[in-house]
Amino acid sequence: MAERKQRVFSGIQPSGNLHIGNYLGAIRNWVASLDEYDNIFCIVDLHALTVEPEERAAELRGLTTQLAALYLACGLDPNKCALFVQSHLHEHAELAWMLSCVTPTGWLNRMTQFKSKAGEHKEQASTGLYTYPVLMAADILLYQTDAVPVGDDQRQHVELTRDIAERFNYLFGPTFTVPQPLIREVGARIMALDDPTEKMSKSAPNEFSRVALFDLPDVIRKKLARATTDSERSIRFDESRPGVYNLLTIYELLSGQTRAAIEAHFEGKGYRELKAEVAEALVAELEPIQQRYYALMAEPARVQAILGEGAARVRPLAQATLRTAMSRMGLRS
Ligand code: AQP
Repeated sequence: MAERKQRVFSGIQPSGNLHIGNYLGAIRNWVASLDEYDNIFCIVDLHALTVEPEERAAELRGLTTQLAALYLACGLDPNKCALFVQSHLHEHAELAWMLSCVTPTGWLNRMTQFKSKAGEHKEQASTGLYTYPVLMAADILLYQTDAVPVGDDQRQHVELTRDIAERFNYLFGPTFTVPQPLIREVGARIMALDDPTEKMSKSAPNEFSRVALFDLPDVIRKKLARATTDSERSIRFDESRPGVYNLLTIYELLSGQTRAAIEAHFEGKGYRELKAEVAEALVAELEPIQQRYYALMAEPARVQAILGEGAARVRPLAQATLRTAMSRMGLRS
């Protein structure tokens, strides 16, 4: 008998400005392993409400469609995965509430992403930003997920999801599969171009810190040309030189070559050539994605239909898990 495939679940917020960190750290890996897993990918729009929801309200639905088109353009084949929008299934928010009641606040106080996103204004940050990891746990646990493919910045949240699942299972009896994080060794943390000690991020104010997935070729070339490096000369995979290391990592992921071959290729060359070659590799990767994206955006009804089918496919799973969790907590028989 064929073995059941492991189920993976992951998602991205429709908050605009998607960048090559989101692509190389997440989406591209999802596409590469479509045949290996039973795949569920979500557009986590409820998470996008955690910061300045009043600013986002007017554009949120448009950003959700854009992200769906981008998922498809990057190669997420709807025949091989379920693609859907989080808010289309009320089960996510309901389970999040139930899980929040078994999650000690001390666990949330340790979450570093809240500290960095809330910054100095913790008292002003929304409760949603604080409890975001519990909603993420609900997203994952609803589908009895085995593995969660994410970038390194989400590792702590997946560990928390495991803790919440184990605690719930201990308190109420076996209910949830305890998921594993699935974090690749290379590309799990693409760094900002202007400050390679910080991760590349959608919300950084400096546009030159990231290559956006919609950047035109000349913009990509300009951003790469300005990337921070160092005052040395050799082009080597040396983690103590984060700027060059980051550029080489991007090149490694896009070229598929070994580190030794890449170092040999750049032997005797300067940073200007390194930056130019990384830029061209990015242009070659992103141009076809952009073309497919614009073609899909011309057919929004098709994109909506795919999201509808995705929601219909995953709904029975979400309903079954929520029903069990409600019964375990005494909310229904
Ligand atoms: N720099 C990165 N390198 C590798 N992977 C990354 N991811 C994000 N940044 C990098 C991965 O992308 C997925 C989507 O993340 P998200 O939209 O849920 O938000 P995030 O993790 O908060 O990503 P951003 O883009 O950096 O947004 P802001 O600026 O809001 O913090 C996740 O799998 C993430 O690991």
